[in-house]
Amino acid sequence: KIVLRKKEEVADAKALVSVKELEQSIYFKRTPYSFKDFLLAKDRTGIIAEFKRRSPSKGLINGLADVGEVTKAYNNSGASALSVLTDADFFGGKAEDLLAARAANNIPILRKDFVIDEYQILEAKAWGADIILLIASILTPQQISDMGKFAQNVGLNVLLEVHNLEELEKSISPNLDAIGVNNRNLADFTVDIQTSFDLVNKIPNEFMKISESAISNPQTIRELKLAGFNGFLIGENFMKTDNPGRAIKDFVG
Ligand code: IGP
Repeated sequence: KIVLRKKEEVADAKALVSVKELEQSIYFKRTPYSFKDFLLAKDRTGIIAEFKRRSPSKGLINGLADVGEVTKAYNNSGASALSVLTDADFFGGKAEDLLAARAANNIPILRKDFVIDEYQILEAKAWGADIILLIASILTPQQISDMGKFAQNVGLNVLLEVHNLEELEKSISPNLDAIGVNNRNLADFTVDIQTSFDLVNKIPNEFMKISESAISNPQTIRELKLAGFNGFLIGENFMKTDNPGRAIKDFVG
């Protein structure tokens, strides 16, 4: 049974299509790309490059960038995966952004959103995503385990996001593929890369290890790699420029 929020909890309830319609959409039957394979690929950088128009912490970051063009440039510069915001309220994202990124690229894509029910996991599949995000601070361990299993059962990869040891320890579950340490505290928006270094050795080695947010130079990536990270989620550093595709090219060198 699919868990669906009560209509009154969904801002745009009229826009919700039925599960049947999701299952019939063009991307639903495709086999998702393996996040792990692309993170570990020798010809890829481990960077998960994000398309983000605005954020609650920074306001407008880039209102003009074209999602197809930018994600293609990310891909051509060796990104291991793409991250596309679909949250409208806080990040100005939309389903069409994910659909456009999917149409333009053949590497894994993370649906970046606040996933709180299984319906959103089916949406992610229908829109062409390969990876979903589960955020430990807004979900119970039971929800993480159940939704992780649900996502893996439809072939999607699961990234769990944590910000501290307590969240990590209580949320760990076999139904996950990767664990991301968010260097940004979602409660007050402060950032500290040290969060990643403090937690990396607490993440069991069976999971891909991702460092998320506030990464702004290649030296930091080298250090995170040495510490044991496999992936590096970068948004603002590229998106804040007037040419994000050029920015990742310069960054990768
Ligand atoms: C990217 P940055 O600092 O490079 O733009 O961060 C990404 O980590 C950040 O957008 C993010 C996020 C989230 C956004 C991490 N976790 C959860 C929305 C929801």
